Amino acid sequence: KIIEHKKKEVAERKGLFPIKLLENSIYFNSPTVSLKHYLQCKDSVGIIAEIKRKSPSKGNINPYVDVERTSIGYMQAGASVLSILTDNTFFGGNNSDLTTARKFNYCPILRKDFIVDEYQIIEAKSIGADAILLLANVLTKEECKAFTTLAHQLGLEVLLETHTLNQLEYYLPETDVLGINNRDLKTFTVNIERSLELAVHLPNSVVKVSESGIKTADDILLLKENGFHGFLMGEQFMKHAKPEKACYELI
Ligand code: IGP
Repeated sequence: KIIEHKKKEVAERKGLFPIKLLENSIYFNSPTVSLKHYLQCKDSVGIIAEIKRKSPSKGNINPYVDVERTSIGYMQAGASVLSILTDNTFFGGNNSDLTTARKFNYCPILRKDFIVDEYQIIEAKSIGADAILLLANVLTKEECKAFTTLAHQLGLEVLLETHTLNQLEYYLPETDVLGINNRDLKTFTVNIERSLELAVHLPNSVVKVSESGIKTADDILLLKENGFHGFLMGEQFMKHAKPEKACYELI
């Protein structure tokens, strides 16, 4: 359902904002910051702090969050990367949330959306993102490969999200970072064991991110011991009036 909606939305946006227009953005030719390198950095905490106003599984989480204050606060707290949801219909985000975060932070920013079309990758670059999310769940392997190539041509990195053993096959030598989502997007059940189970099937050299349902410092330590570099956290921070304060207290 989300994907069908997204395809319509992208078709409309293509009409309103042609690629020529996106290419005029000041961000289009700006250098990007490497998410992969920030996550592998020796002293990196590895937290990828997310701005998520609402979600299909939880409803409203923090609909009126101040993106400027929270993104700056996340970075000051010591987060390694920002993840900004830009889907509006299901997650309440928008492209200007990402651009706001970009204006105030020099750190890798992941554009979190449902990418179904190359247009969205060009758009990601034009709004100031450093990396995009690709979902093995909704793409074919061929699409994934083509989208990765385009992202790299634009200087963007790719976080490939998986959830099952079969989906690990989407991983390519050129994939920058592999994500394992602990949330089953069909049933919404969340269990960080999922990350641990799948990680044993991957070589040490793969940069790994565990996504969803991460709550405590112990969760992070456990994942770290099992080879994870990144920890994508949304709700645990966003459920507080000041998400950045929750992030600071955790770190
Ligand atoms: C964050 P949580 O449980 O900390 O709020 O999860 C993040 O992993 C989640 O928002 C997410 C997501 C996605 C959202 C993971 N993959 C794909 C939208 C689309």
